[in-house]
Amino acid sequence: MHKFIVIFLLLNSSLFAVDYTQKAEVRQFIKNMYSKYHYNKEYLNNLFKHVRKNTHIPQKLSKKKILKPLNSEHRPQGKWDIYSRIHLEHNQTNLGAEFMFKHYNTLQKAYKKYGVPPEYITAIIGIESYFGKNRGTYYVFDSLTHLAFDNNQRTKFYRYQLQEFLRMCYREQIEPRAIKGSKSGAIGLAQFMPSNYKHYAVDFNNDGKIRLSKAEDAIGSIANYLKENGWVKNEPVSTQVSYKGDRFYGLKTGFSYKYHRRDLKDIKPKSYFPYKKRVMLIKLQKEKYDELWYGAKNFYVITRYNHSDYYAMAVHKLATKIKKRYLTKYQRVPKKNSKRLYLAKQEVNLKSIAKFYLHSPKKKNRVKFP
Ligand SMILES: [Ca+2]
Repeated sequence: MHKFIVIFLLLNSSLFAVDYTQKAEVRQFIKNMYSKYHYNKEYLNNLFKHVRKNTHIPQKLSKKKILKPLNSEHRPQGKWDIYSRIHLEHNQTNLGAEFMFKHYNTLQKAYKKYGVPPEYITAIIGIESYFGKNRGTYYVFDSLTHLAFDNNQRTKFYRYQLQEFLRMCYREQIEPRAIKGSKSGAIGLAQFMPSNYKHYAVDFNNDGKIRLSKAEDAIGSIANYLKENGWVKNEPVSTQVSYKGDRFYGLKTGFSYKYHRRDLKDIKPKSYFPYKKRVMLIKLQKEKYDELWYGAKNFYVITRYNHSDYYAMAVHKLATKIKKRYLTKYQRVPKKNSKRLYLAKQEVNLKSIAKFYLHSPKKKNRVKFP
């Protein structure tokens, strides 16, 4: 029975394969890869002769999809309501806390080396790939080839991504046709575009390979990406502020505009916010009112991962929730000799961190963030 399936799949893949070497641009691309990076023309010709047409690989419904609420009760329709419904959900917090527990040592190592707190790295992995459960079901080589050479307004960008993808495969000695990712070619738990590999991906478990499908390397790479884009250790990310009224129109909002806090007299943080540099105003449109937040430098840094205020806010909110859940679920008085006890012993300043989150002390510098 299995033999038949294999034969059927083989036939299928060749039926749907397209010869891209017919295209002059592809032949030029191959020439460039040869002249710039000494790639074997025959090898590339062979690759581009068999580009799979239907690149989507069906798989079982992901947990995320199953968990989507289907009831008919009223759902708020503000832009943020909709965004957060798609990108954040209750179970993500639990899975995030679990991920933090499981990868405690690696996350701590990343925090020490790059200064990015564990919960932010974890939240990005949660939003990008649902903690590795949704890494994408498309073959990256085929997707990028379609995007680079078929009608597309960003062919230049995708040709560069394809070039970097092939270079990455060579460096890492991976078969290009085997790698899966998102429809637009993003790969692994961190959903890095191929061009990001060269600049930011790191081998964080020292096995000589960079594999963003592995948690250790994904954690190190995300932390390195944020650090390289300006993350400042021990600085906060964002805090909610109050303003007069229900809708905020006065000043320009978004990560492109910064204000001195002294000029924002009617816009005050709702809780202690130990940050003196200029801030951004981040507006979240909800059905009944606008939420307004201060964004610090580190908020801006998160938007370098994905150029969107809502993305960075989703990361911030999820990170905050994950950390709270982690502290309450995994850091109660642990049983003797358990892994938890071992991990808890290594956790520095734990009780004070918990206090910070649970009671929001207002006295200055009681607790260093995070
Ligand atoms: Ca590695």
